Amino acid sequence: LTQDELKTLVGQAALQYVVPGEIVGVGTGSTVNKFIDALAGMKNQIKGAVSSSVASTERLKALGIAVFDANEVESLSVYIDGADEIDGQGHMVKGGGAALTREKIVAALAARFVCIADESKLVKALGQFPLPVEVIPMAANHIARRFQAMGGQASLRLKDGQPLVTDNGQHILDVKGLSITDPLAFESQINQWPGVVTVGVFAHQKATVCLLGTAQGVKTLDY
Ligand code: DER
Repeated sequence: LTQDELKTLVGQAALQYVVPGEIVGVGTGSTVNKFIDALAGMKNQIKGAVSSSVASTERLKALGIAVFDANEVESLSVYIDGADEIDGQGHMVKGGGAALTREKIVAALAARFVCIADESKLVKALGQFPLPVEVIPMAANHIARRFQAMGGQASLRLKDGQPLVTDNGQHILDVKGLSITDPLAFESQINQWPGVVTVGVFAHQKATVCLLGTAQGVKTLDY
């Protein structure tokens, strides 16, 4: 099975967690896109979605699925999203798609976080994938120096040669060379730094279950 086929497999498997008649929380990325495409098949059985990015909103709307603002819902039964890395406890590194801030917001609304990922995302320890950090632009260099002081190498994410601007109008640093041995403590520590909007460690908002696409089929990992 190709990676794309594994993503389709887990995107379809996530439908079983969608509660009929409700609004579902939807993440961002190529794996989530497979879920959105599968969700279209049951669009008459759900009320709609709360989206974590402009990109996902556009895909949902194009498929005829109503999109609600996060402020229109009190809570969600489930949030479906991908990850760049997930460890054995359901802690994740996210932000490869530059949507980490709104992803963490929508995840916070949901009772359950269902992570959908191909097996390449499962790691023993977080930090191999360059850690995305959404920052207020004026603080970027200061924050980059603080990561350097802890052994990391931060670089501003570019798009077409210019700093990428997120849906929230901020910039993203990608930080290499970190070994995140205590994700909960690390997330709390970095969140305190002035200028950090969101750090791409999802430990406080970790997954409750991961549908992992493998050559042997979908493995369900409960946390
Ligand atoms: O940006 C994100 O957090 C995405 O969910 C990312 O982590 C997974 O994207 P992918 O499914 O395209 O690998």
